[in-house]
Amino acid sequence: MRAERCAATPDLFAAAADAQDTVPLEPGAVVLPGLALPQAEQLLHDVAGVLAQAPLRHLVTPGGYTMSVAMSNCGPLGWTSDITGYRYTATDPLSGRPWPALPAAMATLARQAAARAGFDGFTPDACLINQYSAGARLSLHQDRDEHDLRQPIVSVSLGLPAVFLWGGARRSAPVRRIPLSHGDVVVWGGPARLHYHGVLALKGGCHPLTGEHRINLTFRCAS
Ligand code: MD3
Ligand code: FE
Repeated sequence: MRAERCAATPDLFAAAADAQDTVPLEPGAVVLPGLALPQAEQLLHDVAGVLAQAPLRHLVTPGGYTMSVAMSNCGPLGWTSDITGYRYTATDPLSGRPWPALPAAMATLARQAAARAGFDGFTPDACLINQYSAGARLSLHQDRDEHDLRQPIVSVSLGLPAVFLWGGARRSAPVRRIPLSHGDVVVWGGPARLHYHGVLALKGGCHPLTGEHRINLTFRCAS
């Protein structure tokens, strides 16, 4: 991402915590507040390099809905969707070329975060890059396109804050609202791995490193 200048805006969630903390959400789900802060600029630099090769795009769901979140991928596999369904592919359908390589700083952070949550040896083969602009949202869903659901998913939030929706094993379960800020990392494994989740519509704002956007990285073992 290009570093963008903007007037400082109050960060609703600035009170967070320091990078040492691990906050259990429930069995299998651990928040690591600010863990990615020291590497944030490096990560965004790496993301910009990926997006230069595999640009962000608004995917269409099998239901015919165009997603408000813009997406791309890096790593051996990438998550994609079109009218025929969701799947992981080895090549970018836009270019026909392999997805860009997973940058080392991203792979290292994902591995360290997973280890802190008790998942040693996490070796993701897919990283989905989600970019939210004001109003973009992700409705409640499960992530179940990955082959081995015993492997966790590691998520990294960068840029503007968002409200994450954390539900249960059924779509109808009550939903908690969890603020996620720049630098926060969450590991989702064990019983939490198949829980419904989503993201509320992003509020407008301006972040010194990402401008008017929120970037979320999710590291997955897809194969
Ligand atoms: C809990 N992304 O890409 S990250 C997704 O902020 C996705 O862009 C959101 O949901 C985002 O699929 C949320 C947190 C997250 C990601 C995957 C999960 C939580 C999860 C998979 C299982 C359980
Ligand atoms: Fe998800």
